[in-house]
Amino acid sequence: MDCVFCKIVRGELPAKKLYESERIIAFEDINKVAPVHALVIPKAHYDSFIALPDTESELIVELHRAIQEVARLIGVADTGFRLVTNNGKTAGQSVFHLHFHVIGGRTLELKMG
Ligand code: DGP
Repeated sequence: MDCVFCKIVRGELPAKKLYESERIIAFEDINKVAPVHALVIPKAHYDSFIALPDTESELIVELHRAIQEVARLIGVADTGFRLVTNNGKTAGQSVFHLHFHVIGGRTLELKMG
């Protein structure tokens, strides 16, 4: 599939990997907006948050755990971080492979839109 994150999963594109399990990887965002900015993604391709059905409950729980683990690994679990997923064009989604931004390492402005 011609998807930039699928290429990272397959090792066809380089990325600074921060975490990996059987079904999930996390890597540094190429356009960091804060000192710490990780992307947590399922290896399987889902276009967006809305495309991941709740029948995939195991994967959803694994994603939850992976996000917590990544937050600990990159040192923001206790200090604070923002968890963001942009769903669809009007939300600014630019890569159509489900991903969660974990952003921190500085005081973040409160911006909800
Ligand atoms: P979004 O706008 O929510 O779809 O976020 C997509 C993010 O993906 C954006 O912050 C930049 C990042 N990104 C795009 N292409 C690459 C890439 O090839 N490598 C890495 N590490 N990040 C990428």
